[in-house]
Amino acid sequence: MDPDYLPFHPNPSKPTYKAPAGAVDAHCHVFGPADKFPYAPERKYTPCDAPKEKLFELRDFLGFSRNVIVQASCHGRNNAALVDALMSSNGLARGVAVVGPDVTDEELHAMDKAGVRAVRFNFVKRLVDAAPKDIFLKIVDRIAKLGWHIVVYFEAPDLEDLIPFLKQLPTTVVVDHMGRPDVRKGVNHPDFQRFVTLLAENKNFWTKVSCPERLTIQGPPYEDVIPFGKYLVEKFSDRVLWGTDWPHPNMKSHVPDEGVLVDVIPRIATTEADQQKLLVANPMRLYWPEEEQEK
Ligand code: 0GY
Repeated sequence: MDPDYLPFHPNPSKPTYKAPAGAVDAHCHVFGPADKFPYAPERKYTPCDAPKEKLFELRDFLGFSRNVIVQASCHGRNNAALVDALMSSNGLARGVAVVGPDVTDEELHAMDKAGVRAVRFNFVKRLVDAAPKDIFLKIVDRIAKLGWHIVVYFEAPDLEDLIPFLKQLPTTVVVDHMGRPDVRKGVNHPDFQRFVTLLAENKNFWTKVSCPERLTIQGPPYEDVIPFGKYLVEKFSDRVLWGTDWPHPNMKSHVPDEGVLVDVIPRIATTEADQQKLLVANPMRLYWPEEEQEK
């Protein structure tokens, strides 16, 4: 673990907010354990181990039912820890993998069988080395054939340059953490409005209204981030997801308490109908569509 890396909260509080039955934590990670699933040599940080057992324990403690586990940069393109967690979840976790153009069809099919339903394209410069866009485009058609979608991670100042590329993507595109706005600028600032316009004009774009702990300047209970999540939930209630982001890699300011994070939900999704969409209907439609169709 890096000397300045903050481990996850050892003892989170019980949230006051009670999530609806079947709620999905649609953005979280598993890290290691390193002796079984070593971190990638090209990683930009070394986290503390955050094994699947701890994630499933947290899910139950918070009153959630399912997880969408996202491959983080510290594991590079080796999705073994992710796949192992999916296979131990009794079908209650689905995954977002990171792959390169050299991935074989056999590997893609094996990941699909384990529960992977998307790939992640990470453009955050402190996390990954820049890669030519062709590399990503080579993967797109292959994963689209499997019915997978694409999750993208970038920071607000990089959106303008990325828009032409993003608009080429033929699948559903889920943007991590509200496109990482600078919350000091407010929701009406052109940077955030550029992101809002992208969602308004492209119905295949979704976003995660997650990560107040990263976006906040004020700290918990994240008052300064609320207007951003609320704005997106009100405008795009059928295309929003929520996640804890456990174990919160690279947090420098504070150790987030997941109970406090769950209590953000009713402040951004203020009606029961919107909470049901955010936590159940939307993630189920995207990650467990076969269960939705059975209804
Ligand atoms: C997140 C955010 C971060 C890290 C990663 O892939 C990653 O390493 O996603 C971050 O440092 O902002 O969603 O976990």
